[in-house]
Amino acid sequence: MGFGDLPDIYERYRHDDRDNMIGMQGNFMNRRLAMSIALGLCAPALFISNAASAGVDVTPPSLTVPEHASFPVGRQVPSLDWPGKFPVHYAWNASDDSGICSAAVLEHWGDGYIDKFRIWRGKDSEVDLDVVQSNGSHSDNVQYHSIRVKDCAGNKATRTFPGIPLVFEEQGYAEEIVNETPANVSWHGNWRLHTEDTAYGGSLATTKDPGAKVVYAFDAATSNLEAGSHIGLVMPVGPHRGKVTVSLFGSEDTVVDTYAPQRQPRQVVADIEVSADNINNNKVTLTLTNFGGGAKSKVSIDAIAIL
Ligand SMILES: [Ca+2]
Repeated sequence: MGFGDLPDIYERYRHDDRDNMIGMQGNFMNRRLAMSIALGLCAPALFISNAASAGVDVTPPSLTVPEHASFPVGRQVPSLDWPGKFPVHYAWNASDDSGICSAAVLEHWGDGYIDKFRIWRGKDSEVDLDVVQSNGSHSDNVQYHSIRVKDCAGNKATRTFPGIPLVFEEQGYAEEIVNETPANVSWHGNWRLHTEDTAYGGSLATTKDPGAKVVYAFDAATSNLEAGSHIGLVMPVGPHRGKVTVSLFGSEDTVVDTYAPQRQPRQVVADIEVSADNINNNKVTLTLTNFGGGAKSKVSIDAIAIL
Protein backbone atom coordinates (compact mmCIF):
# COMPACT_ATOMS: atom_id res chain seq x y z
CA MET A 1 0.00 0.00 0.00
CA GLY A 2 1.45 3.31 -0.98
CA PHE A 3 1.15 6.58 0.80
CA GLY A 4 -0.85 8.32 -1.85
CA ASP A 5 -4.58 8.55 -2.14
CA LEU A 6 -6.60 5.58 -1.04
CA PRO A 7 -9.67 5.62 -3.24
CA ASP A 8 -11.19 2.36 -1.99
CA ILE A 9 -10.98 3.18 1.67
CA TYR A 10 -11.86 6.72 0.94
CA GLU A 11 -15.06 5.70 -0.78
CA ARG A 12 -16.09 3.61 2.21
CA TYR A 13 -15.38 6.52 4.42
CA ARG A 14 -17.47 8.87 2.38
CA HIS A 15 -20.64 7.11 3.38
CA ASP A 16 -20.08 8.30 6.89
CA ASP A 17 -19.20 11.81 5.97
CA ARG A 18 -22.47 13.33 6.93
CA ASP A 19 -21.39 16.03 9.23
CA ASN A 20 -18.51 18.13 10.35
CA MET A 21 -18.48 17.01 13.93
CA ILE A 22 -15.27 16.34 15.70
CA GLY A 23 -15.25 12.58 16.12
CA MET A 24 -15.88 12.45 19.84
CA GLN A 25 -19.18 10.65 19.67
CA GLY A 26 -20.88 7.52 18.44
CA ASN A 27 -18.84 4.39 18.16
CA PHE A 28 -15.69 6.41 18.52
CA MET A 29 -16.26 6.33 22.23
CA ASN A 30 -16.52 2.58 22.11
CA ARG A 31 -13.02 2.39 20.78
CA ARG A 32 -9.93 2.93 22.75
CA LEU A 33 -9.11 6.57 22.66
CA ALA A 34 -6.06 6.32 20.51
CA MET A 35 -5.90 9.91 19.39
CA SER A 36 -7.92 13.03 19.47
CA ILE A 37 -7.51 16.15 17.49
CA ALA A 38 -8.03 19.60 18.83
CA LEU A 39 -8.82 22.67 16.91
CA GLY A 40 -5.48 24.09 15.98
CA LEU A 41 -6.80 27.39 14.90
CA CYS A 42 -9.61 29.26 16.46
CA ALA A 43 -10.81 30.33 13.07
CA PRO A 44 -14.22 31.88 13.00
CA ALA A 45 -16.80 29.34 12.04
CA LEU A 46 -17.42 30.94 8.69
CA PHE A 47 -19.75 29.09 6.47
CA ILE A 48 -18.40 29.45 2.98
CA SER A 49 -20.92 29.04 0.27
CA ASN A 50 -20.57 26.23 -2.20
CA ALA A 51 -18.26 27.42 -4.90
CA ALA A 52 -19.81 25.31 -7.63
CA SER A 53 -22.10 28.18 -8.45
CA ALA A 54 -19.06 30.33 -9.15
CA GLY A 55 -18.07 28.13 -12.08
CA VAL A 56 -14.94 26.69 -10.51
CA ASP A 57 -13.52 23.38 -11.61
CA VAL A 58 -14.27 20.20 -9.73
CA THR A 59 -10.76 18.79 -9.59
CA PRO A 60 -9.92 17.55 -6.07
CA PRO A 61 -7.40 19.69 -4.26
CA SER A 62 -3.83 18.52 -4.43
CA LEU A 63 -1.99 18.21 -1.15
CA THR A 64 1.60 18.87 -0.54
CA VAL A 65 3.40 16.51 1.79
CA PRO A 66 2.69 17.60 5.36
CA GLU A 67 5.49 19.65 6.74
CA HIS A 68 6.41 19.96 10.35
CA ALA A 69 6.53 23.14 12.29
CA SER A 70 8.99 24.18 14.89
CA PHE A 71 8.26 23.62 18.55
CA PRO A 72 7.11 26.99 19.83
CA VAL A 73 7.96 27.54 23.46
CA GLY A 74 5.15 26.34 25.64
CA ARG A 75 4.27 23.35 23.48
CA GLN A 76 4.03 19.99 25.07
CA VAL A 77 5.93 17.18 23.43
CA PRO A 78 3.84 14.03 23.18
CA SER A 79 5.08 10.73 24.43
CA LEU A 80 3.80 7.34 23.43
CA ASP A 81 1.30 6.83 26.21
CA TRP A 82 0.62 10.29 27.53
CA PRO A 83 -1.17 13.29 26.14
CA GLY A 84 0.56 16.11 24.44
CA LYS A 85 0.27 18.57 21.62
CA PHE A 86 2.12 17.95 18.45
CA PRO A 87 2.40 20.91 16.12
CA VAL A 88 2.21 20.16 12.43
CA HIS A 89 2.31 22.58 9.57
CA TYR A 90 0.27 21.84 6.47
CA ALA A 91 0.39 23.58 3.16
CA TRP A 92 -1.56 22.70 0.08
CA ASN A 93 -2.82 24.05 -3.18
CA ALA A 94 -6.48 24.39 -3.82
CA SER A 95 -7.71 23.17 -7.15
CA ASP A 96 -9.58 26.35 -7.74
CA ASP A 97 -10.18 29.71 -6.22
CA SER A 98 -12.65 28.30 -3.74
CA GLY A 99 -9.76 27.41 -1.46
CA ILE A 100 -9.51 24.72 1.18
CA CYS A 101 -12.45 24.71 3.56
CA SER A 102 -11.71 21.89 5.98
CA ALA A 103 -9.13 19.39 7.03
CA ALA A 104 -9.48 16.17 8.96
CA VAL A 105 -7.31 13.40 10.25
CA LEU A 106 -8.59 9.91 9.53
CA GLU A 107 -7.52 7.10 11.79
CA HIS A 108 -7.57 3.79 9.96
CA TRP A 109 -8.15 0.67 12.00
CA GLY A 110 -7.20 -2.86 11.08
CA ASP A 111 -10.81 -3.96 10.79
CA GLY A 112 -11.60 -1.31 8.22
CA TYR A 113 -13.09 1.10 10.73
CA ILE A 114 -12.16 4.72 10.22
CA ASP A 115 -12.37 7.45 12.80
CA LYS A 116 -12.53 11.01 11.65
CA PHE A 117 -11.27 14.01 13.57
CA ARG A 118 -11.94 17.35 12.03
CA ILE A 119 -9.00 19.54 12.81
CA TRP A 120 -9.60 22.70 10.94
CA ARG A 121 -12.28 24.65 9.21
CA GLY A 122 -11.63 27.89 7.48
CA LYS A 123 -10.34 29.07 4.16
CA ASP A 124 -6.64 29.16 3.59
CA SER A 125 -3.84 27.40 1.77
CA GLU A 126 -1.56 27.01 4.75
CA VAL A 127 -2.30 26.24 8.36
CA ASP A 128 -0.64 25.21 11.60
CA LEU A 129 -2.49 22.58 13.56
CA ASP A 130 -2.18 20.93 16.91
CA VAL A 131 -2.47 17.19 16.77
CA VAL A 132 -3.33 16.18 20.31
CA GLN A 133 -2.94 12.73 21.71
CA SER A 134 -5.57 11.62 24.18
CA ASN A 135 -4.82 10.03 27.50
CA GLY A 136 -5.14 6.53 26.15
CA SER A 137 -2.47 4.34 24.71
CA HIS A 138 -2.40 3.77 21.01
CA SER A 139 -4.15 0.67 19.93
CA ASP A 140 -2.42 -1.91 17.83
CA ASN A 141 -5.53 -1.78 15.69
CA VAL A 142 -4.57 1.61 14.33
CA GLN A 143 -2.69 0.90 11.15
CA TYR A 144 -2.13 4.31 9.74
CA HIS A 145 -3.49 7.83 9.48
CA SER A 146 -4.34 10.10 6.65
CA ILE A 147 -5.08 13.75 6.23
CA ARG A 148 -8.14 14.64 4.23
CA VAL A 149 -8.88 18.08 2.92
CA LYS A 150 -11.97 19.37 1.26
CA ASP A 151 -12.15 22.43 -0.91
CA CYS A 152 -15.04 24.81 -0.79
CA ALA A 153 -16.57 23.22 -3.87
CA GLY A 154 -16.87 19.94 -1.99
CA ASN A 155 -13.98 18.11 -3.66
CA LYS A 156 -11.80 15.96 -1.43
CA ALA A 157 -8.33 14.51 -1.43
CA THR A 158 -6.37 12.45 1.05
CA ARG A 159 -2.74 12.10 1.94
CA THR A 160 -1.78 9.00 3.86
CA PHE A 161 1.06 8.59 6.27
CA PRO A 162 2.02 5.53 8.23
CA GLY A 163 1.82 5.11 11.95
CA ILE A 164 0.59 7.28 14.75
CA PRO A 165 1.37 10.99 14.84
CA LEU A 166 4.18 10.46 17.27
CA VAL A 167 5.87 8.28 14.70
CA PHE A 168 6.02 11.26 12.38
CA GLU A 169 9.52 11.75 13.62
CA GLU A 170 10.52 8.38 12.27
CA GLN A 171 9.06 9.23 8.92
CA GLY A 172 10.85 12.49 8.44
CA TYR A 173 7.78 14.63 8.98
CA ALA A 174 8.70 15.81 12.41
CA GLU A 175 11.45 16.93 14.63
CA GLU A 176 14.17 14.70 15.88
CA ILE A 177 13.98 14.31 19.62
CA VAL A 178 16.81 12.89 21.69
CA ASN A 179 16.35 11.74 25.23
CA GLU A 180 18.24 13.39 28.10
CA THR A 181 21.06 10.91 27.93
CA PRO A 182 22.50 10.71 24.44
CA ALA A 183 26.03 9.41 24.04
CA ASN A 184 27.54 12.84 23.60
CA VAL A 185 26.67 14.29 27.00
CA SER A 186 28.76 15.10 30.05
CA TRP A 187 27.40 15.72 33.53
CA HIS A 188 28.99 18.04 36.09
CA GLY A 189 27.79 18.14 39.69
CA ASN A 190 25.09 16.05 41.26
CA TRP A 191 22.50 14.80 38.82
CA ARG A 192 20.09 11.96 39.32
CA LEU A 193 18.92 9.89 36.36
CA HIS A 194 15.54 8.41 37.11
CA THR A 195 12.46 6.98 35.52
CA GLU A 196 9.31 9.04 35.26
CA ASP A 197 6.21 7.82 33.50
CA THR A 198 5.18 11.18 32.15
CA ALA A 199 8.60 12.05 30.79
CA TYR A 200 9.58 11.74 27.18
CA GLY A 201 11.17 8.33 26.82
CA GLY A 202 10.16 7.54 30.40
CA SER A 203 13.17 9.14 32.08
CA LEU A 204 14.61 12.41 33.36
CA ALA A 205 17.83 13.84 34.72
CA THR A 206 17.26 15.96 37.82
CA THR A 207 19.42 18.15 40.03
CA LYS A 208 18.71 20.39 43.00
CA ASP A 209 22.22 21.78 43.13
CA PRO A 210 22.82 25.32 41.87
CA GLY A 211 25.71 25.23 39.43
CA ALA A 212 25.21 21.62 38.38
CA LYS A 213 25.77 21.51 34.65
CA VAL A 214 25.22 19.28 31.65
CA VAL A 215 26.93 19.70 28.29
CA TYR A 216 25.55 18.28 25.06
CA ALA A 217 27.94 18.21 22.12
CA PHE A 218 25.91 17.45 19.03
CA ASP A 219 27.56 16.46 15.80
CA ALA A 220 26.14 19.07 13.45
CA ALA A 221 26.01 16.88 10.37
CA THR A 222 24.51 13.75 11.87
CA SER A 223 22.07 15.79 13.96
CA ASN A 224 20.93 17.83 10.95
CA LEU A 225 22.00 20.99 12.71
CA GLU A 226 22.89 23.98 10.59
CA ALA A 227 22.51 27.72 10.72
CA GLY A 228 18.81 28.39 11.08
CA SER A 229 18.05 25.13 12.87
CA HIS A 230 16.25 25.27 16.16
CA ILE A 231 16.89 23.42 19.38
CA GLY A 232 13.90 22.89 21.63
CA LEU A 233 14.65 22.30 25.27
CA VAL A 234 12.13 19.89 26.77
CA MET A 235 11.72 20.03 30.54
CA PRO A 236 8.96 19.55 33.08
CA VAL A 237 7.61 22.67 34.73
CA GLY A 238 5.91 22.93 38.09
CA PRO A 239 5.56 24.68 41.45
CA HIS A 240 8.81 23.30 42.85
CA ARG A 241 11.01 24.01 39.90
CA GLY A 242 13.60 26.66 39.34
CA LYS A 243 15.66 28.34 36.65
CA VAL A 244 18.20 26.97 34.22
CA THR A 245 20.85 28.80 32.24
CA VAL A 246 20.90 27.81 28.58
CA SER A 247 23.78 28.59 26.26
CA LEU A 248 25.15 27.50 22.93
CA PHE A 249 28.82 27.71 22.09
CA GLY A 250 29.32 31.20 20.70
CA SER A 251 26.18 32.70 22.22
CA GLU A 252 25.15 34.53 25.34
CA ASP A 253 23.52 32.73 28.22
CA THR A 254 19.77 32.77 28.53
CA VAL A 255 17.97 32.09 31.81
CA VAL A 256 14.83 30.01 31.51
CA ASP A 257 12.38 29.69 34.40
CA THR A 258 10.72 26.29 34.77
CA TYR A 259 8.46 27.41 37.60
CA ALA A 260 4.75 27.02 36.89
CA PRO A 261 1.77 26.94 39.24
CA GLN A 262 0.86 23.49 37.99
CA ARG A 263 3.03 20.58 37.06
CA GLN A 264 3.24 19.93 33.33
CA PRO A 265 5.56 17.35 31.80
CA ARG A 266 7.39 17.58 28.48
CA GLN A 267 7.17 21.33 28.00
CA VAL A 268 9.26 23.06 25.40
CA VAL A 269 10.67 25.73 27.69
CA ALA A 270 13.11 27.26 25.21
CA ASP A 271 13.47 27.40 21.45
CA ILE A 272 17.03 28.32 20.52
CA GLU A 273 18.00 29.23 16.98
CA VAL A 274 21.38 28.00 15.85
CA SER A 275 23.58 30.47 14.01
CA ALA A 276 26.77 29.85 12.03
CA ASP A 277 28.72 31.15 15.03
CA ASN A 278 27.38 28.29 17.11
CA ILE A 279 28.89 25.61 14.89
CA ASN A 280 32.48 24.90 15.82
CA ASN A 281 34.45 22.01 14.32
CA ASN A 282 31.17 20.52 13.19
CA LYS A 283 29.90 20.55 16.76
CA VAL A 284 27.01 22.39 18.34
CA THR A 285 27.55 22.52 22.08
CA LEU A 286 24.59 23.15 24.36
CA THR A 287 25.23 23.82 28.03
CA LEU A 288 22.53 23.80 30.69
CA THR A 289 23.30 24.96 34.21
CA ASN A 290 21.09 24.99 37.27
CA PHE A 291 20.77 28.72 37.85
CA GLY A 292 19.71 28.48 41.49
CA GLY A 293 19.45 31.72 43.36
CA GLY A 294 15.80 31.46 44.23
CA ALA A 295 13.45 29.58 46.49
CA LYS A 296 13.25 26.74 44.01
CA SER A 297 16.36 25.04 42.71
CA LYS A 298 15.11 21.79 41.23
CA VAL A 299 15.46 21.40 37.48
CA SER A 300 15.07 18.36 35.26
CA ILE A 301 16.21 17.73 31.71
CA ASP A 302 13.83 15.55 29.74
CA ALA A 303 14.75 15.77 26.08
CA ILE A 304 16.28 17.90 23.37
CA ALA A 305 14.34 18.49 20.17
CA ILE A 306 16.37 19.31 17.10
CA LEU A 307 14.35 21.06 14.47
CA1 LIG B 1 13.38 11.95 28.83
